[in-house]
Amino acid sequence: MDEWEVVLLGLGGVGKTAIVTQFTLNCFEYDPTIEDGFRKQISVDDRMCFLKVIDTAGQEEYGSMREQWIRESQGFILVYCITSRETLDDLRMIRQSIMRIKGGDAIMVLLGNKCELEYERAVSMKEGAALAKEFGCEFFETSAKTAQNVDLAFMTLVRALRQARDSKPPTPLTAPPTPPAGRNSIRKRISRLFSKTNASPHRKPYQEPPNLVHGAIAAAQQSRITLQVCSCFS
Ligand SMILES: Nc1nc2c(ncn2[C@@H]2O[C@H](COP(=O)(O)OP(=O)(O)OP(=O)(O)O)[C@@H](O)[C@H]2O)c(=O)[nH]1
Ligand SMILES: [Mg+2]
Repeated sequence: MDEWEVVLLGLGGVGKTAIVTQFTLNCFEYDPTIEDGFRKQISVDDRMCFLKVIDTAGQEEYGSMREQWIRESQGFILVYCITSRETLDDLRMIRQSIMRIKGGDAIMVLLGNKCELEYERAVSMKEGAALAKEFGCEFFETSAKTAQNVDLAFMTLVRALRQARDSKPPTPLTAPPTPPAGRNSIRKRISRLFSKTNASPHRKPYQEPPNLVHGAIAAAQQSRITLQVCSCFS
């Protein structure tokens, strides 16, 4: 079973806690006494996985903690509220932080929450979809109140995380070993070497020609000895 750590990010009040509560506890009214660390096992594409969900605080004063949450997580759920344009605009900055910390291929989904509040809508579905296209991720309008698309959003994130993991080539632990040189390949290498030097492996080894200088000196020395012997007797 695979395990994923995902984090919800977005401005205060967009419904992050309500989404996690709906996903993990199947209820809308959040009661802190039943908070269980937001963990859940779900089946995605007939394979079980374990999700640890980090619910963050959207307030400004938690900005410094955001980097820590991003660093610890593998998947990102970016949440805005369809009744507030400001919450949509803020996500660009959040995404930039994710890109800076995790790199260009960070896996995320974009959620426009409180979608049942149609009469208060300030952001059209088209605008949400356009931002998701810009971010290169999936987009859903959700309602933590009615549970619309909440499970689907988490499942889609898991699917994207798995796809990203499975498409990465496994990094070799060591350099691949060079194949052992067989007899034939050694023979080939030798004949290639000799063809370069224009020599043949079967030719007789090169022999120094007799050294004429050395020979002349030896002859001269011998004649001097003969001369000396002759002068002794003369
Ligand atoms: N109508 C409606 N209200 C919602 C929905 N989701 C959340 N709310 C309400 O919006 C308010 C804020 O929701 P929270 O879940 O506390 O928002 P948050 O993003 O966790 O806010 P911070 O923790 O301050 O960052 C609460 O009163 C929720 O009941 C929704 O889908 N529909
Ligand atoms: Mg909250």
